[in-house]
Amino acid sequence: DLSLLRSKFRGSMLGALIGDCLGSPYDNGYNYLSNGMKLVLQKSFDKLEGPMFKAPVMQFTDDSAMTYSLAKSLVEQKELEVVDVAKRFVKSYFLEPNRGYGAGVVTVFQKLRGDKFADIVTPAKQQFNNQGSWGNGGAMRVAPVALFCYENYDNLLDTVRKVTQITHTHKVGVDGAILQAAAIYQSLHLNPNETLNVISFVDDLIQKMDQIEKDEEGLGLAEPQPYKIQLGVVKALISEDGDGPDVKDVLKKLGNSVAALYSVPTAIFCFLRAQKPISGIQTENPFRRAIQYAISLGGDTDTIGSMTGAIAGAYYGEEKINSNMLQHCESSEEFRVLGDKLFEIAVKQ
Ligand code: F2R
Ligand code: MG
Ligand code: MG
Repeated sequence: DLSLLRSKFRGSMLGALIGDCLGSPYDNGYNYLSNGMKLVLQKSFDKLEGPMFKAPVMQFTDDSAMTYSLAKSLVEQKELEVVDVAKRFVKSYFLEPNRGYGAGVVTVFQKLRGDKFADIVTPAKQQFNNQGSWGNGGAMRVAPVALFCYENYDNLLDTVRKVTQITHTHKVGVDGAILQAAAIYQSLHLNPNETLNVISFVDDLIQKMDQIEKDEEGLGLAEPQPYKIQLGVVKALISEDGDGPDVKDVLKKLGNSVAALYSVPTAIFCFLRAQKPISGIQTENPFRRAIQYAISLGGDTDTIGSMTGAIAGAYYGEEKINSNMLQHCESSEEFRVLGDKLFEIAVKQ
């Protein structure tokens, strides 16, 4: 069904944007939201979904700025041109440097611009004493690549690696982007009108990451398969009966930080957990539930909200995204159009 698939492409781009716009006001360091703040979040979502009211549009941050640049490059070049992507990241940063970029990544942009993009490999490698960044900046912007490679999973891995390494070369930063892309890829290929088998969704990711992390072994990491292990934790948490795991337990085991390892598995968990009702979140809409739950975990709320939204939007499609809420998010029409253009390039019709 091509119209459903088009809607899923839009849904992923819009989901990434909504999670970022709605999550950024709650970016609070490392604490999950108090009961009072959770109520504020509930009421604010209710209001945004309700009849249109005059309110300032919610601004996006670095997550969406970089997602936008990447999507635009793929759409205009119709293939991955890494130098073009790097130029767009840098241009967009220097036009609007106050979008809340990571503390380290700015150095990469300065070096790239400084030598006029002659060498786009070294600046990222030099980050953090030549370790490279393990931040979630690669994962937070990866949705367009998952859409672009809809019909070619092997191409997906290679494309994610190349595009992530513009800024993030640490294996954990790169593999976090691969995991996020793989989750979006799986969501795109599933039918939202059938019940989602949450266990097999995680098992499929475990299988993918097992292969990837095995192939990359020997890099001297303390833990050679960190994502496979964290996905095992996601599976255990999602299998808990009754009301599901306590927030404190989720945060202790999965995390909510700017580290890719402690945010990408969390976003996947939020999407899966929201298949069922969650206490304290009043909505019938599982797309909203996923994002609202992600934000309620606190910490890096814009990014975990955005990554959760990209996965959930790819699964449910635009139909589950409240149009009033969308109108309160900056540039939502541009993100919808980019979803359409990626669909037209990526899907043979
Ligand atoms: N920057 C933020 N949030 C901070 C507060 C924002 C505030 N609301 C505001 O507006 O000012 N958010 C954005 O950053 C995250 C993505 O970061 P990215 O692109 O991965 O950047 P970076 O600098 O490469 O990594 C982030 C931090 O992680 C630590 N780190 C990474 N690798 C490390 C290593 N090898 N050794 C030690 N530390 C490492 C550093 O503290 C980095 O600065 C998203 O949340 C986005 O929304
Ligand atoms: Mg941000
Ligand atoms: Mg963030």
